Amino acid sequence: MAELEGLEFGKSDFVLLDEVTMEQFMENLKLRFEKGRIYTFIGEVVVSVNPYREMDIYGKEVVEAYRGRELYENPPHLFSVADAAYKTMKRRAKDTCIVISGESGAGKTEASKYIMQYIAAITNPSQRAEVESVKNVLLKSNCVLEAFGNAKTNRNNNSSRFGKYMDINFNFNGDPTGGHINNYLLEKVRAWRKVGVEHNYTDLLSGGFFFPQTSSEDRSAHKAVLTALKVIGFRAQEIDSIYMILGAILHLGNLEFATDGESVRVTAPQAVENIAILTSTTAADVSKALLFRTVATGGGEVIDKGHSEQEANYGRDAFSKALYERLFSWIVSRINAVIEVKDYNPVLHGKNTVIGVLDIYGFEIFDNNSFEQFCINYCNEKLHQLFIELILRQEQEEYDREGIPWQHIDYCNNQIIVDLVEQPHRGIISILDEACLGVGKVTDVMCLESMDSKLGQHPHYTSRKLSPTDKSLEFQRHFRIRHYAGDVTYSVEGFLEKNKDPLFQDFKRLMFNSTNPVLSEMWPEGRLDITEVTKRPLTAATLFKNSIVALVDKLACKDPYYVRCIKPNEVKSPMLFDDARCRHQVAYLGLLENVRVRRAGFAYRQPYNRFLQRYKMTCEYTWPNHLMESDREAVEAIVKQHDFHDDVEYGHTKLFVRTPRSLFTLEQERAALIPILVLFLQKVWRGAL
Ligand code: AD9
Ligand code: MG
Repeated sequence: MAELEGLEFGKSDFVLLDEVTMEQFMENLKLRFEKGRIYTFIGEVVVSVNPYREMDIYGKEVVEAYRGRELYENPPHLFSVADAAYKTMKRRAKDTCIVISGESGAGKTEASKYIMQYIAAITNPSQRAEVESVKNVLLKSNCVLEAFGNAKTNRNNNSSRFGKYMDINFNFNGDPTGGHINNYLLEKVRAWRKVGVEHNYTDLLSGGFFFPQTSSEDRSAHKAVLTALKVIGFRAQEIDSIYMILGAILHLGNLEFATDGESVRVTAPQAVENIAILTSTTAADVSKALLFRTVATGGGEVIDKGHSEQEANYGRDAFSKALYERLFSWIVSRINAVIEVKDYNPVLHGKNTVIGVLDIYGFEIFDNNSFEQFCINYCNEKLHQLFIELILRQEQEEYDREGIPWQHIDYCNNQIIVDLVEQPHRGIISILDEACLGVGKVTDVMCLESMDSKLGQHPHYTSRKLSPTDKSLEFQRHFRIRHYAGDVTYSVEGFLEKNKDPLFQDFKRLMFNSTNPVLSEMWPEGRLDITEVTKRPLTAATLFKNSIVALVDKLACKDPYYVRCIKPNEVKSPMLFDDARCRHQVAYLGLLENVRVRRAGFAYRQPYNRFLQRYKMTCEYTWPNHLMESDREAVEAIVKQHDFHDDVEYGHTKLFVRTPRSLFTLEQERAALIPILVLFLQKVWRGAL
């Protein structure tokens, strides 16, 4: 828990609220935001409110103030968490992770960058060149991933459209030796069209990367990305290939089809020529892949089947999205190849430890929720489950270490919702997959009917059958999940197509046969002939589920630290605290529950010597110094004198206090005594006493 700052800044730790109510929580959050205190603890968790203005709190002196200090010695800050994670990793040789969550625009990516900068600043004091170079590549990778994975949205001018988990590896000295990046669920739809009035990546690229000759700001952004690519080690041919693939995607966006009688044709053949040049293929091959599909007949014969105009449009869009996705994954894999820890010998170098940093989209509840929100919200259910589990585990471990009997903590277990989504055979993902495998034309509505009949009785699923009077559910093809964070209504429209996410084999083969080796390398499965493609690819939901399960496994074996980000308003204003919006986020981030879990056992804990330092003036037996055998006995004397013996447990090294009220009495007394003490000391110095 943090040193208690003056109360005019509110409480620096939510566990110190008089009562855990939404009203008190919001009052404190708002007061602190208005006073420029954007960070607040819940125990070891940092709650952050996006200030939407430059804050002078990340400089060198601040880094120095936090470096190597205990959590409660400084006001709450991202650096408190970064330092705690680093210390645990270094002192106890434990892998740690920092999970940053919150909604779009809440400040996750900025937080992850400050955390990485902090870690870079406190490591490698001897400035060894090889470590400096690793740090440089790790920091520069952000710039490249943002150029390709971010887009301007209504909610955030620089919104990450992918989830990112980055492991940073350390040697026994605690210096970075490398890392690894995992990316999750890139929002591909932006590669080829605008989402409502929002922008796509190519808009961003036309400003930042692709057309460098626009404004001077764009030119310098473009230069920064190019420099970053070179620092990371991308070769000239690779950088050229990136430009060419982006160009091909832009030309695909211009490509239209028309139907003449029976056959479909491209309306502007020049676009096909351009795509062929940019992808190092031939115009004839590009044209064929766009207009025909190779299919194997029952008799083993292979024929070219002409597309309908609708199929051609579908194929073009799928191709465009796939090109972008492959490019992004390839860039990530190239960065990984560079930052991968090489030549690490545990015998020579000691244990290699890791800090993982997760910057992932928070819960999303929009007016229209689709397949993407379904995946994102499922991911948040998994992370919430892990959060509760790990926080409880941490509490239990601390009680064990300190020799304190285990206290039962009540909490909301969301396993049932996780099961609703992921359970084999009966969960929503399974039902979706089954519908995607179905022969003949299975529609979204048919899939919804199947969900209704299988899940109609589930307490967290609302179907049309259960709510026959709910017109929105009946007519708009919706189903509703009661998530831990609240109810979300999903429109089933497009679920099957997004889940199947099919790309005709013809495009894969076209790319594999490109004479540009960089492009060919991105499409290894294009090697297969249509007759060899027998296995159905895994669906998007299953792939996502597998990656999230793997992520949770990765996080579960690490000591977790959390940053919970809140967006104060919808208009990017540094002044406005929109009460209703913030309340909503506090609810779905589960922050009240977090405070409750933290307080259910002991709201406050501190090593005996620190407790003594702070409160010794409030007890006649301990001021100015105690004559007892140990600090623990001195602390006992303070507790007895203030009559809250029943509210504490004595651990091996720490005092545990159940309710914050006891502490307030002490704090108040201390605050009242300080002016008297100051006066007394001044007199002593002046020799008046
Ligand atoms: V998204 O899910 O990727 O759409 P994020 O990552 O949560 O979202 P981001 O970190 O990009 O949000 O922050 C949005 C904007 O808020 C930034 O571009 C900054 O202008 C602003 N911001 C966020 N955090 C800070 C901060 N600590 N100091 C100053 C900030 N500005
Ligand atoms: Mg982001």
